[in-house]
Amino acid sequence: MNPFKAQPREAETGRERRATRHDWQTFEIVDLLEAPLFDLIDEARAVHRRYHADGQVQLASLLSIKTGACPEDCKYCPQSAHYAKKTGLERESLLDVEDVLSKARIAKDAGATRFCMGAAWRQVKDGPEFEKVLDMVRGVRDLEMEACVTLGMVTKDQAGRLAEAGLTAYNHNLDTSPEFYNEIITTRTYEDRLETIANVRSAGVQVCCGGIIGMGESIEDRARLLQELATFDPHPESVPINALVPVAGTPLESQAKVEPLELVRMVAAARILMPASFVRLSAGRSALTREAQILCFLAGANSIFYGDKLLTTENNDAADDRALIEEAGLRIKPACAS
Ligand code: SAM
Ligand code: DTB
Ligand code: SF4
Repeated sequence: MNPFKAQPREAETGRERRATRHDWQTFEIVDLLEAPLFDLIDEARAVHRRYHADGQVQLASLLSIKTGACPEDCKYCPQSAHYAKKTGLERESLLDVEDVLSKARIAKDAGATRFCMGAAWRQVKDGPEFEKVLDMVRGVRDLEMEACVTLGMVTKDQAGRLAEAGLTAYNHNLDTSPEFYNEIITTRTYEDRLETIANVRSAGVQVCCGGIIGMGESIEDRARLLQELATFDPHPESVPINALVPVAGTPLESQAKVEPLELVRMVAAARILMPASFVRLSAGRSALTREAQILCFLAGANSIFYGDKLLTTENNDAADDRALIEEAGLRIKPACAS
């Protein structure tokens, strides 16, 4: 067998599905995160080639459809109302459906296949704003793009309505370990998050769930985050790995910059634990050199946020990203036939 030739994704066969583990122990993951770097990368690379031999990178564009004034107190987040006086972030009400769809069209023309829409809400409220979001989802799907939203907590019923509108995936992160979580967020619990994720899953919508490094957590906390993610059965279809963007005015503004190789390690461990998932190199990418990004791809990242802006902070230049993917010998994931 030629290992360089694309093989069918083993994850799609029943046999391999059973072999995917959901019972990783914390010490095993700590061992991975602390392994000699090249051993870790070798292992992640072997998994990656087995499951993603096509060398494709998914381009997901992101738009903040409702910015700021969020009642939650997530210490990393510039959109929390708790820090608004210090961050000076201007709040915006929910964008119009047509505005959002014109941004989605631009993203599609630039090569993105997924369009992700984020709202700074604690939770979804039934009513005209939710109806507008459902129209946005339908509109993005009509453009033949994947649609993802992140709207805070959702009920089963709301997740069902999103599914009916054609939503591809719902993003709701665990952010960190259950043990470190209360240091970062006090206004909603880890259990609340798990419940939302379960509601999304039960509606038949794909789960996009990951976390952040660089908030002062220990290696053990990182391992516990990954362990929680890998315990989901099935694994989240996409796993965003964010490096903290320390925004001035937030309580985490003075956190030390994430060491790029720490991000490489986190990506590699996520790849080993969740072989079939998209591992998305997410916030914090603009602080990486081209070489550090390539190391992340080598370690198993196969998705990025694409477009000059994340939600409120800057992202990498789109043309630079396309050039980087080409130089690394990778390929942009084309739109799905469906
Ligand atoms: N309000 C919704 C929620 O919390 O689920 C959706 C938007 S929220 C901004 C989505 C995710 O972005 C957070 O869970 C967090 O992981 C990530 N994020 C937010 N601010 C960040 C920052 N400054 N650096 C890195 N990641 C960040
Ligand atoms: C995720 O894990 N990262 C994205 C997306 N999901 C919604 C958000 C990153 C936000 C970074 C800070 C900002 O731009 O406001
Ligand atoms: Fe609100 Fe989401 Fe930011 Fe937390 S991460 S403050 S819930 S927008």
